[in-house]
Order: sequence, then structure tokens, then C-alpha cells
Amino acid sequence: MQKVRTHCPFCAFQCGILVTPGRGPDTPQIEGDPDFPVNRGKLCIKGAESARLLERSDRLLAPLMRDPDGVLCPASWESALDFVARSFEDMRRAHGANAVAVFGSGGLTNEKVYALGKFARLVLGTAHIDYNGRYCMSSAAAAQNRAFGVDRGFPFPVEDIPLADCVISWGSNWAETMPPLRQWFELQRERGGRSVVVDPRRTETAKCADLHLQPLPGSDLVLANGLLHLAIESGAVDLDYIARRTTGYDAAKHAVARYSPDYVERLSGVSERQQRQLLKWMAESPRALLMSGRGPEQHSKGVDTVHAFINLMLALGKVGKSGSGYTCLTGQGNGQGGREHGQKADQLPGYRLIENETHRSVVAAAWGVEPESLPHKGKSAYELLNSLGPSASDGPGIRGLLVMGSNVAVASPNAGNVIEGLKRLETLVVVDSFLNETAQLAHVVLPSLLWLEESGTMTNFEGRVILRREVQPPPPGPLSDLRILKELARRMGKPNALPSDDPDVVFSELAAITQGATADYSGLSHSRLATTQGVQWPCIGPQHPGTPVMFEEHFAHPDGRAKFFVVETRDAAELPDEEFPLYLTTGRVREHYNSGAQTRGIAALNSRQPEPCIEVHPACLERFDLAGEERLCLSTRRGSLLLRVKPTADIRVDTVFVPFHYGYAQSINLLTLAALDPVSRMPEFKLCAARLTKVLKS
Ligand SMILES: Nc1nc2c(c(=O)[nH]1)N[C@H]1C(S)=C(S)[C@@H](COP(=O)(O)OP(=O)(O)OC[C@H]3O[C@@H](n4cnc5c(=O)[nH]c(N)nc54)[C@H](O)[C@@H]3O)O[C@H]1N2
Ligand SMILES: Nc1nc2c(c(=O)[nH]1)N[C@H]1C(S)=C(S)[C@@H](COP(=O)(O)OP(=O)(O)OC[C@H]3O[C@@H](n4cnc5c(=O)[nH]c(N)nc54)[C@H](O)[C@@H]3O)O[C@H]1N2
Ligand code: SF4
Ligand SMILES: [Mo]
Repeated sequence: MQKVRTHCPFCAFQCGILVTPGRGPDTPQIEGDPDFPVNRGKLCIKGAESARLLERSDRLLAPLMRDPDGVLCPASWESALDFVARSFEDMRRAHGANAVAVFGSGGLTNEKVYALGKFARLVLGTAHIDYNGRYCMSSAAAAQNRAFGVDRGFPFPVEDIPLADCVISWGSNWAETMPPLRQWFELQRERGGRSVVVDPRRTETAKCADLHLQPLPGSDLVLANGLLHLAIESGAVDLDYIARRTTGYDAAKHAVARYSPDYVERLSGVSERQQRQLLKWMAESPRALLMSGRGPEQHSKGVDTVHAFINLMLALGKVGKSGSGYTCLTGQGNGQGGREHGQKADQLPGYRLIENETHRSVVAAAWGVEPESLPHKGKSAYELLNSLGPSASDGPGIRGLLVMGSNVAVASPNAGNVIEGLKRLETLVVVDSFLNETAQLAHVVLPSLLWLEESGTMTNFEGRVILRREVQPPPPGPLSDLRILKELARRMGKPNALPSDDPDVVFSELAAITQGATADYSGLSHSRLATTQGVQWPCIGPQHPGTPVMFEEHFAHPDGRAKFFVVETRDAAELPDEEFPLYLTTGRVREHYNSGAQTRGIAALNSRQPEPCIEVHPACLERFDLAGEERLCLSTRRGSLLLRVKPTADIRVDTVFVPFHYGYAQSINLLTLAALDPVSRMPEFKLCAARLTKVLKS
């Protein structure tokens, strides 16, 4: 059998895979593609087991609708699609277009993201479309846009990591979340480079490093400002670079004057010695790289924290060389493309802005509508989900919701509140391959295809646009997301808004509309991508080679310079006190993916992590007289969970950690806090106050 080259269904690494199609009912075989330059044959356990998704016996094969008793039952496509279209039309007529909202995903292909945004703006006419990327890297994206004028996770190819003389993995646990990255760090170490990790836990990633800083959750901004303070004090700043390539340095310099090493040590718990060690290594490295993950970003001050990182790297003169500067490790499969093509509340395709008159005109012209007819900016992800039901705190509520590619009942902060909102909806429509916790609350569930059954493009964390290929035909029953949107558009009287469900054709439309925009894909097509290992945007014409390295000559602001921002630390929305004395932070384990909707159904993965464990330091257990307990009750101001205990000396004594991959009574998001960053609207997933107590025996 001929092997087909395509990519993993999961994270932003989008590892190249080789698929040997199954014969008849056999599952295809998946192995790493040694020729794909990002993973070079390596896969993590999730990618290696991904074909098991196709074997899941609970795969949805027919639409589901509620019967008169409220039970979800199989229905025909005709009746399900007719019902959705009629219901959304009725709500629009009775309550206005903003009564219906859309929630998308960074897991969708570029074609789907584009079609979903067009569906929301042209067919539904609603302002309210946002997506789960808001929960993911929106803080890093916002800060990069403001500082550099453009936001691409990595401004250089991952294969240039070995060029870095020092790399700081700041709140990224890539040894578990993007394991094939390890090979690039091994090469970097072989070249004599240093590796530093900043994480409240001594993670697998930290165990590979030369230096591990273990700060208090939420103190990253203080620490970064302190490093800039030390850089100034020790004369390590590159004044020539600052003068040539940046603006705003003096104000930023002034602002960090008070971040002395002892002040920083008091607030972050990182010793003066470690602060000086890290700064020295960075300063003496011709190429130093600060790479952030969700740890410092998922806070109500995530944007300012990333500004503090960028300020530091600009002051040291490190930004603008390959393998150096600041990067964000984008998370979801299409986390990058997902934030470029118009499913974000404030965006239009090509990373254009919905409140910019010129951008509105360009997109409206391409879509054949008047600019005034395009909706304006809508609500951000959590705010949208906090407005469900007939009325919201700030006006009329959202009565109908279409969710495509996100398990919002598990993935959202303060999830109990979101679940209540979902129950208040008149019509909840979920498009998915599995009956996840959100779909179980839906009025209509529409089954979609799995990734080997359709083609489409993804943009990985390096801004590399790649082609996923169709490997095998789908089973009878499910339809593609593009087909579902097209069918709904037709039923809602707007057939011309989404004329095609062919990914190749949709991509051509997307590519053409991005011409001249920040994320310019106009030189790309499925046929070109099929003959390459992906192309990094901007790619402004068929002959243009793409842009592997950015910022070498100039930044994307009109004056070509990068901007410093004055950022001050501020308290988290909720801090430990007598009643709730611990810091609760959340994140991931190797075997599960995000809300777990996909991986909990794969036995080879789930059997290794069948339930969430709470990581807690033995000294913390001693302190609260809890040693030896198998299960403990974890409480925050929003609720309590019973969790299996994993005692470990790898975590700070004042901090506990729980992964978020589980639903219902195992969902840590029932306990998290919905405080949002004022700029990015990112929730504070990484910090709230908690208490541990014994489980009461009845
Ligand atoms: N196995 C696996 N891999 C994945 C995913 C998955 O669900 N599972 N999801 C993908 C997606 S969508 C994403 S976004 C990425 C995320 O990838 P990562 O960012 O690596 O993942 P997280 O576990 O969320 O957070 C990373 C680290 O932040 C630390 N941390 C917590 N609070 C703080 C803090 O206040 N400051 C600092 N400095 N660190 C802190 C945690 O201890 C954790 O080790 O992974 C992608 N890859
Ligand atoms: N406490 C806490 N909460 C968090 C985080 C954290 O660190 N801590 N991290 C946040 C982050 S970074 C993220 S990215 C979110 C992710 O969390 P979610 O938004 O829930 O994302 P997933 O679990 O990846 O996917 C949800 C659903 O999409 C479906 N799906 C996948 N691909 C497609 C497709 O092409 N079409 C359709 N129709 N469906 C598809 C899957 O089957 C699955 O049911 O969680 C956030 N929540
Ligand atoms: S690292 Fe990400 S893309 Fe690669 S195999 Fe694992 S989940 Fe898939
Ligand atoms: Mo993410």
C-alpha cells in the first residue's frame, strides 16, 4: 500500500505523519514522517495513537435531535438542518441578528475558520463569533501585535533553535506538550547552548535544563521586570540596537527602577543569585531566546507579562536574528491560522481588524456586500458564554449558539456558570465527531468528519502553512464541516455566501482575500502546498518563497520599529488567604489532549491517565495534616472536587496542580476563576486560591 503524507490531528507542532491506509475495515497505520523538517520522524504518544480515533465505537454517525421527552435521538440530515436553519431564522427575526452566536476553534482548518467567520457575518449577520484560541495564546498574540506590529508564534523556523546560545522555556512544559521539540534542544545543547526553565513545577522539561527557576504562580511579570532592572544596572543593554530599532525605551527603563533583586525575590520566590545567573547567561549569549507557553500567559495580566518578556529581549538587542528573541509556543493544531482568518470577535480574514474602515471595505468588496452591512466587534469567548439565555447582564442575551470544534463545558473557566448558560439556550447546535460534554447539552448534534477523511490547510506554530490530505473515505453518515455550513447557508436564503464546500476552492477564495493583509497567503494554493513541506507566511505571490525569518531588517509597525511598553505588576484577581491558603494552577499531561473529548476515548491513552490527580508537595500535606490520604477534597470559592493525590517534591510547597482534561465531577474548571485580561480577554486559568481537606467519610 502506498503511504500518504499528512499531519497529526492534534497540537500546533502538526508533526508530519505517514499513513498506510487500512484495508477494508482495518485502521490505518501511522508513523512519523522522517522528511518533515519540523518533527523529522518523531511523534508523541498522542500522535502515534491518533488512528484509534477512527476506531472509537462512540463515533457519531447520524445527526441527533431531542425527542418529545428531551432525549437525543438519531434524525435525518434534512430534518436536523431544516430545524437549525428555521430556529436561527426565527430568533433573528424575533430578537435581532445578535441573538445567535458562533463558537469556533483553533483545531479547525484555515478553510473552516474562514467559512465559519463568513457564515457568522454574512448568513447570521451576528457580531458574536469567537473561539477557544481566546483561552489559548491570545495574550501572547496581543502583546506581539502591539510590540512588533505582527503576531506569528515563531518568527523563524524551529530548526534554528540550535542556533540559540541560551533558551528560556518560560512556563512551557514542551517535554510533555510538544515532545518532538526535544530533538532541537538536544542539538542546541550539543552545540554548547544553555537551557533554562521557569515553572512552579520541576517538570519533565525542567529536568532537561541547566537551570530551573521555580517562581510563585503569577509572578512572571515581576521576575521579567527584575531581569530588565538587572540588565540596566549591569550595563548589559544594547543601547545601539535600542536607538536603531525601537521606541519607548526610556519610559520602560524608568518603570523597572523599583524592581530590585530583593523586591523581586520577595514577590516571586526566585533568589537574587538565580536572577543574576539567568541574566548573565542571557546577556553573554549572542543569540538568546525566550519562549513562553501558557504558564505566564493564562493570567489576567498575561498581555503585560508578555510585554515584560519582549521589553527584556529588545533591551538586550536579541530580537531580529534567527534562533533569538521572543517566541510563543502556539498550542492547538491550527492555533496560528485560527487567529488569522476571521473567527475572532474583532477580526476579518488575513488578520484584518473588523473595526478598521479600510479593512472592512476590502473584505466587503471581496464578499460582494456593503461595508456597513458587516457586523462590528462582538463579545470575547468567555463573555459570549456568560451572555447565554434570554437576557444578559449587559443587554439582550444570546438564544442560539453553534459550536464547532470546542468542548466549552469543560474548557471554560468557572465552567459551572457556562454549563448553566448552555442550559438556558433555546437552540444549542454542536458540530463534532463525538458526543462530548457540550454536545450532551445540545438540542441538535451534527456529526462531522475526522481529519483523515477530508483535506485542508493548517498553519503551525512557525506560521508554516501545510496541507492535510484526505487519506480515506468517511463512513456513511457524517458530513464535512464545510458542507454543513454550506447547507445551512442555503437553507437560510444565502446560498451565494458559501457557494462551495470543496476545501481547495475555499482556500483559493481565502488566499485571494488575504492579498496585501498582514497574514498574506495570496501566493499559496493546495497544489503548491502539496509539493512543499509547507510555506511560512507572508507569501505574497506564486513565485514568492514565503518568509521563514521575520524582523531581520524591520518590524511591522509603520516606522519599522518595535515598541517598549511600560508594564507594572498587579495582584491576581484572587490570592490565597486564611480560608483558601494555596495557589491552584492547572495545565496538561502527556497522554490527554485539551478537554479530553478525543483522547479519553482512546484506551491506550486513557488507561495511563484515567483520572485527574492533584500534584501536591509532601510538606504541604504535612502542614495541613493530610499525609497518607489517597484522595483529598480540593475547594475554591466556586466549588469542590474529590481528587486522587499525587505527592511530589517537584512542585512548590504553596502550590497545587491539576490537569484540566476531564469532565463532570472531575473537571477542574468547575473551580477556576473567570477573571479576564483587560486587553486579550484571556481567563486566569493558571491561578486561583484553594484549600485542601480530608474527604469526609460517611
Ligand atoms: N499532552 C498535551 N499536549 C498538548 C496539549 C494537551 O492538552 N496535552 N494541548 C496543546 C495546547 S492547545 C496548548 S495551548 C499547549 C500548552 O502547552 P504548555 O504551555 O506547555 O502547557 P500547560 O501545561 O498548560 O502549561 C505549562 C506549564 O505552565 C506552568 N505554570 C503554571 N502556572 C504558571 C505560572 O504562573 N508561571 C509560570 N512561569 N508557569 C506556570 C505549569 O506548571 C506547566 O508546567 O500544549 C499543546 N500540546
Ligand atoms: N483549567 C484550564 N482550562 C483550560 C486550559 C488550561 O490550561 N487550564 N487551556 C485552555 C486552552 S490553551 C485551550 S486550547 C482550550 C482547549 O479546549 P477545547 O476548546 O475544548 O478543545 P479540544 O478539547 O481540543 O476540542 C474540542 C472538540 O473539538 C472537536 N473537533 C476537533 N477537530 C474538529 C473539527 O475539525 N471539526 C469539528 N466540528 N470538531 C472538531 C473534538 O472532537 C472535541 O470534541 O482549553 C482551555 N482550557
Ligand atoms: S507533538 Fe503534537 S503534532 Fe506531534 S504527534 Fe504529538 S500531538 Fe501530534
Ligand atoms: Mo491551547
